[in-house]
Amino acid sequence: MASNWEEFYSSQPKPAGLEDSERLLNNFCIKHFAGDTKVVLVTSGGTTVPLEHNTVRFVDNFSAGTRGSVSAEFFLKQGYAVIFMYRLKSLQPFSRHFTGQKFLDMLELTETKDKTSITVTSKNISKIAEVVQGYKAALKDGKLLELSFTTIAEYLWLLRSACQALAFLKESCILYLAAAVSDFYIPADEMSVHKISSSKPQTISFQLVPKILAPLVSLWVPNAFVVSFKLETDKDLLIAKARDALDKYKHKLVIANMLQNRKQQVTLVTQKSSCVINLTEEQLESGEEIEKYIVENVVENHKSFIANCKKGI
Ligand code: 9Z3
Repeated sequence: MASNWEEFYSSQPKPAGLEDSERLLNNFCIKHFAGDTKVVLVTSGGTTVPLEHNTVRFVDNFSAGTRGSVSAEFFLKQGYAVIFMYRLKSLQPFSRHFTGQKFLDMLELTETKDKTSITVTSKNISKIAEVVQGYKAALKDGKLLELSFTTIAEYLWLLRSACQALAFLKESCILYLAAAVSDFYIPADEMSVHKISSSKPQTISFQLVPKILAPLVSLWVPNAFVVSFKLETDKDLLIAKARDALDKYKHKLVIANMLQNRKQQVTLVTQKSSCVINLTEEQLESGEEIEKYIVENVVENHKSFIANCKKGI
């Protein structure tokens, strides 16, 4: 009998353009394997659950893609090549620094009788220069591949393709699964084709999305360093749920965070230990980002993992 994840893939149509993404993924992995560069797949942002095939309405979640996009920049700084798999229109590495009003506030407008000029305010120049340098370096070295998804089905198809491309890198790759993935969906054959009528109240029924970490860890990338995130809103459940996930899926590390203070505190849970990273109010006010410390920790854990694999432990 087919497992529930196999049923999911056989019932949800393959997204358009998946072959192009697979070509890009394969070329990226081959190139960085040849250059002896470690590769990380970062997933980021939320997923939508369409209510109609011709989608007018969908269910979504809160994720802005901050965790993923900030972490991607820190992985690049640590020398990794990054596959950034993100929800379309969520934050992306580098460009995230220039979104919305933040960008306008960095500019200064000078108008004289015959000339208008726009410059970057002096206090922002060094910050912008650092971001632009990081971006240009990633482009020049071909170290950043960005692929987008929107729906839960697109996410799951792309994730499987990415795993297939990464598998041969074995222990030298990290999967850093920061996207906030929906737990519920409407199967394609149960979904309304056209906009649901508003002439009467509706009851919509959702199916459970298969737990994809199971085949991912045991079948798709069995040798990789897999890191997942666990999100809760009730602090009394958080660590127990993170431990459950670790025991159930046998991956290497779960990063547990609460919706309410996710930018200030996370707990890194491994089979042997747990470690809290907490930013002080002063660190937050000075613009420090918790992802710097998360990525440093993940990279250290990855190094030990590679060393143990080499020793056959
Ligand atoms: C996370 O827990 C991420 O840290 C956040 C980041 C989504 C909270 P933002 O994008 O937020 O910076 O606004 N991601 C994983 C959430 C998730 O769906 N985890 C699954 C679960 O908790 C397990 S894979 O069941």
